[in-house]
Amino acid sequence: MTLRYTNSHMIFRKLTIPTLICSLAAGAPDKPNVIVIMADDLGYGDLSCYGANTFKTPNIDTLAQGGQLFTNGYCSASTCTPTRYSLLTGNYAFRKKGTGIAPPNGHLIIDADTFTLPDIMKKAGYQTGVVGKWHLGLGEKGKGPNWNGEIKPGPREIGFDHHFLLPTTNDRVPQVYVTESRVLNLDPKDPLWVGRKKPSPDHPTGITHRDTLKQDWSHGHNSTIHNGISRIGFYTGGHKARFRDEDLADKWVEKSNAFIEENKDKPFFLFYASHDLHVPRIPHERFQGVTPHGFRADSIVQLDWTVGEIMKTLDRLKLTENTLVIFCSDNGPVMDDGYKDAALEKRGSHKAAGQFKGGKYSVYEGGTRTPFITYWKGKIPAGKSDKVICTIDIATSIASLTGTSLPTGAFKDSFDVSASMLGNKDAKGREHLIQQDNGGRGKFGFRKGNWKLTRHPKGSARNTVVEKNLANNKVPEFQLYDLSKDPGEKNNAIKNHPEIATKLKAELASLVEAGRSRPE
Ligand code: NG6
Ligand code: CA
Repeated sequence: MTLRYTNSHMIFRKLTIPTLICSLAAGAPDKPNVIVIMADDLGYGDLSCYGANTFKTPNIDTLAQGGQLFTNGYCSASTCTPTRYSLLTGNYAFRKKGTGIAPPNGHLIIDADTFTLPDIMKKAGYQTGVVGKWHLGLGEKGKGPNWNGEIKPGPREIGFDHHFLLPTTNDRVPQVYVTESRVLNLDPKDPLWVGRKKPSPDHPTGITHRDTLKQDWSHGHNSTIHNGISRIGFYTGGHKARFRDEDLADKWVEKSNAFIEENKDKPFFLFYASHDLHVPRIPHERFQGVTPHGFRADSIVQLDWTVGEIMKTLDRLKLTENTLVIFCSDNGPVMDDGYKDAALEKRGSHKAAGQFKGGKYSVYEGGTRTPFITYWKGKIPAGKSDKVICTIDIATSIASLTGTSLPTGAFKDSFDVSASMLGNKDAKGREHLIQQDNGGRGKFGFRKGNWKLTRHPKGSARNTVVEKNLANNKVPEFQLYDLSKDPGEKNNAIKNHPEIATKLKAELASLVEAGRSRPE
């Protein structure tokens, strides 16, 4: 059965700050607005508040300085689609087949009868919206998105009242926005076709027209060209609907701010899924060259600007003291992810994953230990937290914060870490966390306390060009690290602590087997 709730079922009023404090004292739940800002491919060390010192991210730093900066914050996977799937469903993605990186014509991978994060917000009486990168597929299984008609099921069918989206990632075709379940500005006389095969022998591609490209590709990404950049996949038509890569960030700000403005008198939940700093990294002209590291870090500065613009809107509407802002990333960093944007060559002393090993695609810490900040002016104290929390926990934590009960079977791997998110020093973080890569093929990191077990069933660790020498290393199936002494996962301690490894292996296997990790 699909669970849907409408606002008319419940009456809510906005709480003022004094009321909030009283209601908290009385144990009553809060109904703050909630904004989840998810960056794309942002690593642990990629913000100045997390140690970057060759460029500045003042707006995100302001959130960190006025709220909780987590040093043990995670996303649940080291690629985009599974992390987003888990954010919205509260379930580990490895439990469901087909939750790896979604292709251009991929169908919606969240079943319409799955109880979701936007569903719980609806149940709590919120207006729900998503702006930015989707990358969870659209349309029915076996069909995919109906680009020239109603694109369904999509965000609406899983609980979002409003959406303004980039359908997949911008290195995948097509470069169009989807809103109101349709491609925006699509001219029916110029229908949009998206496919995996070259539509005609003379169709220009990144291979045939390589010398015309404004940013060259390094691997993959050599199919249809739009805006001087060749992509993954082919498309034709929809010319009026196509956007310029340079304008994405401005559009996210415009649409996020419009959503906030429209819903300023109701509790709202906004998922702002930035495309920065995913490839192709093409920041707006005004951000090009603002850092010494090329477009990768320029895109971080652009991301920071968007956060500042959204915070300005909250301030202007006097909503800052009634809005919980959660800032996070969808996976760790990568340098060369398919385009020659000189990220690796220009990285200088910048350490995108901070002190951690690995990055995007990896189950080492760098793959999933990412920036995590919670900010709520007047409510969350300023400070650093070492509690272990994960993006997958946002669903249950917000349910708890708003006093909304979960239906049976919902959010199976999502823990209530709301007290940690609110900066309560006595609160507990997670006791354990399973870290996955893109697939469900048994490559895991398993953190329990300060111990970390890694499992590479095929003995090969993909470690994508954050540190070049680690790419596709041969590694033992199991490794064990003591993160309290060895956060960089340099010294495999499995020989010295075989009993701990045995226990962790068994516990990991049982949590995978059990189909859920949060006790009902
Ligand atoms: C990979 C792409 C990479 C990126 C990634 C998804 C190639 C060679 N690599 O398959 O460029 O698009 O998928 O990134 O095509 S994510 O952040 O959305 O998970
Ligand atoms: Ca990503």
